[in-house]
Amino acid sequence: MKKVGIVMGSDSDLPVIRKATDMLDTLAIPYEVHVYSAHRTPAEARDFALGARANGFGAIIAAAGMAAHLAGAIAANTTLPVIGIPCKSNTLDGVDALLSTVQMPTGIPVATVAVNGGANAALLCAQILAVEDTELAAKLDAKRANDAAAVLEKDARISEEFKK
Ligand code: RP5
Repeated sequence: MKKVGIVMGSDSDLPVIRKATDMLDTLAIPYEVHVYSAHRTPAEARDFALGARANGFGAIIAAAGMAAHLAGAIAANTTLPVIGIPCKSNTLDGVDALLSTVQMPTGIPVATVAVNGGANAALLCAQILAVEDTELAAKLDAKRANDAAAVLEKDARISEEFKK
């Protein structure tokens, strides 16, 4: 199976990345995690993106906060799918990172998930890899069925509590 490449702009983004790695672990998808910043270590971020396909990656997650150009910078140097996670910082509630990540000009797309949406970034990677992997697709179907069963269990409990 192809690996997922995970890049964060700073180690302060790690709590968001852990949500992604936890989900990838659950699905037994291999990954690598790096701290490469588009502005502090631009050469390393570029080299990672340029080599990603040859190095066995099938999709890349890029997480950054504030003026978050990391996902776009990575996407500029690879045609692998890039999923951007806007990270919430101490100011502006993550709206700064959301707009910086999602508003890519035509030609270099970044699939942007919700602010701090680490788990969904991992699931989107899994769905991309599952296009060519029926075993992984079956795991995703099973996960959705489990999630639905958990909701219906809550429905049964709560509807019972409010029954007149
Ligand atoms: C971005 O600036 C990082 O992705 C992080 O979200 C934010 C703050 O970085 P630190 O100052 O915490 O290293 O580049």
